[in-house]
Amino acid sequence: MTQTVLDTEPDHSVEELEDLAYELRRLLLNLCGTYEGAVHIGGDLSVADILTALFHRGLRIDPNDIRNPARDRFVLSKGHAAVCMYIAMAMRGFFDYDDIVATYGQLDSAYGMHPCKVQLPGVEASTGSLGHGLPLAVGMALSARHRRETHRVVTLMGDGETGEGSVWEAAMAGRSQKLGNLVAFIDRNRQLMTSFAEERVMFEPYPDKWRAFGWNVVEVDGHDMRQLVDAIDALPDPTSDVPTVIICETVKGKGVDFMERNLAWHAGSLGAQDLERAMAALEASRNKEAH
Ligand SMILES: Cc1ncc(C[n+]2csc(CCOP(=O)(O)OP(=O)(O)O)c2C)c(N)n1
Repeated sequence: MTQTVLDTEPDHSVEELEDLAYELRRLLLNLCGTYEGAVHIGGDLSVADILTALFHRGLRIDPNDIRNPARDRFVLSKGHAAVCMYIAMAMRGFFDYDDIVATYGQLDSAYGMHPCKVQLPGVEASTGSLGHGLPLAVGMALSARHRRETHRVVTLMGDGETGEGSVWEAAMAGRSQKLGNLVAFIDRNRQLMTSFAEERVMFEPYPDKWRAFGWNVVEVDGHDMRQLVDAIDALPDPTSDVPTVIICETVKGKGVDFMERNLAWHAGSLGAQDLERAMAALEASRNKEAH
């Protein structure tokens, strides 16, 4: 099948991507400081680098041609991190950040707490009920195979989410169907909603579990842009036979010291004063990492 050429962005350098991830965190905090309800800020901050690497480099997408059949498909399986995806997509040219801030979470807004592909064209799947993104992605990747299309289907799951049985059924199906066009990122922040992961479920030896299901397993620091870019650049060709999982070691609340690894910040809101404190913490963390 002939596929339409996508007008994708030129590849950003690692340094440019780091700057974009910092900006994404700033915009997230700003929204969290202005929205009156709770934002899933902990799990948003833990995926900010991954989503930046994907939307500005890894995914072959074009905000001006959102139905191009050759585009890569992205499924945010941990749908509660929707606002981080909306802002990453706004920064890539899909949406307007001011619209997100003005309407986020309101009854008739397209920017809901969980993403809805019907209300928000450009979003590929409606998610929020955990454990469904990988099964959906398997179906989408299988469909691409049947149509002889060569794009990738990429999903992002939370580690707690992978306690759902549907994830492992899908993992088995993805390997059985030889879906080398399927890529799963896992946000391994080792926290769930109200507890630390290993207190509830024995995830370890986690990478070995994926290996046992026959997947190509890559382990990275999910806040190290160089490692994320290298893992993306080294992905096997979509026409190959083995799906890939990229296990990203992350920190929930990354970048804001009082939120990091803090169970109280799975979801919350920042008033004006806490917003100032959070922005200062983010800047301090960046300066620390620069030295
Ligand atoms: C099927 C289902 N059960 C429960 C929830 C409520 N819930 C929302 S976020 C969350 C924690 C999930 O943990 P993890 O996947 O590790 O996400 P993260 O810690 O990165 O936010 C839960 C239980 C849900 N959205 N879907």
